[in-house]
Amino acid sequence: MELSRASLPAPGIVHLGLGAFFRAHQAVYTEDALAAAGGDWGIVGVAPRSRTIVDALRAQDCLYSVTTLGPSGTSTRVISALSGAIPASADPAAVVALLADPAIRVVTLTVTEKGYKLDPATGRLLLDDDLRADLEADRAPRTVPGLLIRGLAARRRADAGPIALMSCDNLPSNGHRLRGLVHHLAAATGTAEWVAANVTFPSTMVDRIVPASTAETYAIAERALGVRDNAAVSGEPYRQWVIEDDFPAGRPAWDQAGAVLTGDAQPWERLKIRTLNGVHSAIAYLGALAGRETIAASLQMPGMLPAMRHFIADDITPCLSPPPGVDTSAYGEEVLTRFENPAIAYRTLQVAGDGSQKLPQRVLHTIQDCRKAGSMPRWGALVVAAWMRFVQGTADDGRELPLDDPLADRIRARLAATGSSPSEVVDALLGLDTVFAADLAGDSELRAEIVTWLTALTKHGVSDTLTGVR
Ligand code: CS2
Repeated sequence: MELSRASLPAPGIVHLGLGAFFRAHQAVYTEDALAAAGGDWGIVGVAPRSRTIVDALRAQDCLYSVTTLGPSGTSTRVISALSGAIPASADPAAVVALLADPAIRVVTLTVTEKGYKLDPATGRLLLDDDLRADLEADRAPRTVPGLLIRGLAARRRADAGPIALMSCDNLPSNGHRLRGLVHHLAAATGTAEWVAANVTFPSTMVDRIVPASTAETYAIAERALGVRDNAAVSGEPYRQWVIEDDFPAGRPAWDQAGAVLTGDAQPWERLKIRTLNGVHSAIAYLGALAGRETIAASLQMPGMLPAMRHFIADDITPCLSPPPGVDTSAYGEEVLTRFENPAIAYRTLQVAGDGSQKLPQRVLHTIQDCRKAGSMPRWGALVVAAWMRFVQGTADDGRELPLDDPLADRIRARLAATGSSPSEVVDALLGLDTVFAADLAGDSELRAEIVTWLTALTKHGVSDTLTGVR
């Protein structure tokens, strides 16, 4: 098979964030929607930072493969829905011009939690120096919000018509958060009225376990295709996409590709972020501390599965209203089975990264709801304690753990300014107000529970702490 073609599909979508998740999720749905119903909905992929993926895709006519890794066998398909690839850092003007092109009617984003420049605890905009410079200076925009707002201003000037901006990141009420951010910036740049009348922000829940590509991913793709694919990705068989149907200039027939179009995605997002991502992060911190490389290997540790079942049943389920017809326990069991898939080598350190940005919606919102209902979320407190031990940088066997987090400097400074006893560490980290909202930081019973777990983890390690859990 050749990774080349005579022509590219006509573009209708701009996607910001060319990572593995997008290539194995939204692009696949769009490919299937185009096959089912046609339409000019090719995707121009924009890489906000790195240009490696752009070069790889351009060298193979924007074709790449997705390998599905089932517990008993793999299958590989080529995706042709990409119309182009642009490196935003090298060519921001091209991105702004595209956003002002009437052919582009939908913008989707996977730029990770930190890409939005929002305060994780409150969801409010963090106007840092980079973003401020994007708004004030004439230089090319460097941040994702900066690119969006410049693009929308150009679109207004070009009278290019309405557009939908859809966040596909694991943020709670991602559409509302993106709307808040864009409206705030639009007010500062004189485009508020036009944005209010012309731009929609559908919320969405996205789901597929897609590990970062490795040498093994490329080797499997090459065996299946007969050629090298430098943009190959792989993922689990399961995928789900729930989308609020609010597209003022149309959309691909994603519904004909298996997506659920709905009026309100929030119950789905909440279920997924608190259950799947919450448990993923829990296993990641505990597993990484215990020296386990992957999520699947961590789940093999004695006590891990029962602890995660308790977390779901005792803490997450009681405070969650699932979407109609969905049972949270059954959903949770399915999630655990997906995590056990031995073919998916999802690294604990990949999930553990950016914890300050992930913890609030994945774990702390569950804790807040339990506390409001008068209960003590023991297992949620265990996850917080595991994160607090993880960020101290040493695994149970003494090996160093990386702190890959936009708040790394602040976390390190707080730890350096305090003692090393569990209660001192807990107090220092609960003081991170962009992670822990005031109600959590001031909750003395919760604090005591976290200290108890952190003491156990520090003294005995994860293995011994979990062994007795039934
Ligand atoms: C993971 C997610 O890396 C992480 O933080 O929890 O990327 C997870 O695999 C996806 O959300 C699954 O849909």
